[in-house]
Amino acid sequence: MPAAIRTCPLCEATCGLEITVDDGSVPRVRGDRDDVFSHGFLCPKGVGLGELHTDPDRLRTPMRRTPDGDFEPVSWDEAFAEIDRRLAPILADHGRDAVAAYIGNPNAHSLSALVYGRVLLKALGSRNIFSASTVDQYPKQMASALMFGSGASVPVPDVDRTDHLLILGANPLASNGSLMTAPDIRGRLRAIRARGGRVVVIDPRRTRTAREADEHHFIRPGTDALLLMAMVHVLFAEELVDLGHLAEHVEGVDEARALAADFSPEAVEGACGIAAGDIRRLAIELGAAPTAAVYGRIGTTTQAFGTTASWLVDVLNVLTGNLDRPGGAMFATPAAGSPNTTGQPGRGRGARFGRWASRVRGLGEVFGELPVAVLAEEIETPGDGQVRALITLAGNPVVSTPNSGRLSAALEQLDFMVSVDLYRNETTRHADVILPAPSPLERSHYDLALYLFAVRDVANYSPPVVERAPGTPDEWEILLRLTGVVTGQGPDADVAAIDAFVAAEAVRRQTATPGSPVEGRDADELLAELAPRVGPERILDLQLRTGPYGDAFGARPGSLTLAALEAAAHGVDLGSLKPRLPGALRTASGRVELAPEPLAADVARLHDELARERNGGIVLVGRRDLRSNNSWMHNLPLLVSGPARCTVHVNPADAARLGLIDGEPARVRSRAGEIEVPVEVTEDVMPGVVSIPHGWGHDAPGAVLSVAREHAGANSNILADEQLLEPLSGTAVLNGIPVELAPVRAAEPVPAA
Ligand SMILES: Nc1nc2c(c(=O)[nH]1)N[C@H]1C(S)=C(S)[C@@H](COP(=O)(O)OP(=O)(O)OC[C@H]3O[C@@H](n4cnc5c(=O)[nH]c(N)nc54)[C@H](O)[C@@H]3O)O[C@H]1N2
Ligand SMILES: Nc1nc2c(c(=O)[nH]1)N[C@H]1C(S)=C(S)[C@@H](COP(=O)(O)OP(=O)(O)OC[C@H]3O[C@@H](n4cnc5c(=O)[nH]c(N)nc54)[C@H](O)[C@@H]3O)O[C@H]1N2
Ligand code: SF4
Ligand SMILES: [Mo]
Repeated sequence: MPAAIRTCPLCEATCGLEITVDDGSVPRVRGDRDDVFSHGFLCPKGVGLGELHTDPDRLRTPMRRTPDGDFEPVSWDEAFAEIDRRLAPILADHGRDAVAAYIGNPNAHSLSALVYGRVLLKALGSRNIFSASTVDQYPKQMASALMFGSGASVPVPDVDRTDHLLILGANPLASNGSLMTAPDIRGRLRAIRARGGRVVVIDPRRTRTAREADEHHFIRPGTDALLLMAMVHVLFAEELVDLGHLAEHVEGVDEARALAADFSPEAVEGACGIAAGDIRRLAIELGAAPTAAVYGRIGTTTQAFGTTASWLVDVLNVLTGNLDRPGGAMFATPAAGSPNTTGQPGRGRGARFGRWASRVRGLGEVFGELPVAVLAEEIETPGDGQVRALITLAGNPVVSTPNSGRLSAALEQLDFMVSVDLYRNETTRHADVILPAPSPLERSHYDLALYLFAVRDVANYSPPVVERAPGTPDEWEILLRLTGVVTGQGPDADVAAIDAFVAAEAVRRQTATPGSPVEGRDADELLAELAPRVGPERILDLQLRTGPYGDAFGARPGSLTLAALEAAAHGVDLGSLKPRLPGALRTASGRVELAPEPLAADVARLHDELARERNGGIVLVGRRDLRSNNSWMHNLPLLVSGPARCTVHVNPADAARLGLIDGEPARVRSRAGEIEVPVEVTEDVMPGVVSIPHGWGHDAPGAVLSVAREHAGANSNILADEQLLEPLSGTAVLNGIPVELAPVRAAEPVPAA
């Protein structure tokens, strides 16, 4: 049986897979040993692509909700006719903002969605755009935009060359890395230690990653910014600040020193739960290492000081001279689609936030979106601009976003909802029409987003592994047909014509961009050279050819094109990360902003945090498991076999205090809601902290998830509080939620009257 070579689209590690397909079934998925980046590594989810492809619950036909709340299969034409009949009047009568959109995580792994999702959203023209980013990485991207001028400029740890890696709030051995595309991270961490380097982990849980490290410290959730501020304080106090090659590119060093003045290790140790001596040593070791990188992820972003902590991670990288040098924290040079490789290098317009605000709570826009924590209230609250319709694209906000109970109820109040998804699940069961996306194996793949954050520059394109059923559109065609509806072209818009228009615009923009390798060239000529490609491949070819390694349409012969990638099934290696300053900067000053005003201002809140009384209450954090992928892969038997994973981890001291027993259910309550989960008593979580994984709770009526239903678990986001947000980016606090726990006792016998 011939095997196809294909990049895995499921997480950020971008592993190369070798997939054997036999008459519709997928008997084998293995790691591609010849992949230029992953060298044969894969995880169980990659193997699960086979079960995903053949899953009988996966939707293959559009579904329409019937008046009795059930669903019936309909043709694609009927589905779009229904969407047009219902959506067009809402847009006409109530305006663009009446239709909201929610963009889920798998969009970041889909070439189709990255290119054409943007087209649909622009055409929709609504201010009510939401995504998984405000329950995820926006704090990091906001800090990056303020410091470096673009949210795409997130420094990634140069793990393959560093001597010292400090990891906060990330568990890449379970997550396989995030904002750090690095297949086989365990191998890469082991290599650091094998060459005499050091790995330090800061996490309220003793994770698999912590076990791989030289040193691990528990930290009180939400206090990373205090720890990092104290480390900044120590670097200045011990005269370890050495910007080295960065000196001429950095603004605000004195401000940073002043901001850290009050945050000595002794001042923060009580709040963080890390001894002052350890904090001082961690800072000195970081400053003294020949090369070092500080890296923070979900535990440092989806928390009360997400943007400030994310900023301080890179303040440490700058003050130790490690930003933008081999072995430090560096910017990738992706082959396609990065804002920091287009336009004039070294300077830009900088970042602007809060260009509009949410209607009900007045929360500011970030990167063109509103915080997803306001979605429910925007649907519930009557008045001008009320959200009456919702489009979800590859998202499951009912499980993934705070106060799931409230959001789930709110979705039932919508006049109309349409979802593009693989399943009828907790979210899409509320839709009036569900449009099935093709299976991942039925579409092509290129990691337009993730190579922005890769620890090595690579480029890998995969064609579809199997053909779609006749008459079934690709996801980009679905998105463009929706674009037709929202632009008033009706249900049967000419998708090819919209696509041609999109491509022509993209080419014209390139030829008009100062500094582009095709600046001033004839747009029609370039378009002709892209023929006969259409769809995402046409746009990708354009981006590759005008990118940093591109052939510039003949001006740099022999350089990168999509054709070159098609000829290289295992990918093209573009080398180690390269120093990019000042060229990568897009700040107005043309310098790295070490103390941008909004972040400097938030330090006042850190002062308050130091002064805050701690009441000894319990806080909830999350956790990830290797065999989960957020909320949506629990319908695959391979990934849910074995003991139940949706449990609450409780430290033995807390278990004893609260009367919780290992294996018995506990009731966990927050301001937002209440769930029951089995207790797992473990030393691996620090006292005062409990942990429940997100992405469970698959017992919703009307969802078609026959396997997941048998392993339902409980939805931890019933507990997450939609009122508890990080103020700068509006990102939800998913780590550090105050909760109360009690044992669930068997009902007391009722005495006879
Ligand atoms: N408490 C807590 N909550 C969290 C987190 C946490 O750590 N703790 N993490 C947050 C993070 S980081 C994220 S990214 C979000 C994720 O939030 P979401 O993106 O809303 O949720 P997912 O579970 O990723 O759901 C993805 C949806 O896309 C569908 N899908 C999968 N592949 C495709 C495809 O190719 N095309 C289409 N059209 N649909 C597809 C799936 O069926 C599923 O419905 O969750 C967040 N929620
Ligand atoms: N197997 C698997 N892989 C995934 C996913 C998945 O659901 N399952 N989801 C994917 C997605 S969308 C993302 S965004 C990435 C996320 O990638 P990671 O950020 O690596 O995700 P987690 O494994 O949740 O690690 C977060 C860690 O932060 C810790 N933590 C919680 N609160 C705090 C705090 O206040 N301070 C500190 N220092 N630590 C804290 C938690 O205990 C946890 O160990 O993973 C991706 N990969
Ligand atoms: S680590 Fe990520 S990219 Fe690699 S096989 Fe697993 S899910 Fe796929
Ligand atoms: Mo995420």
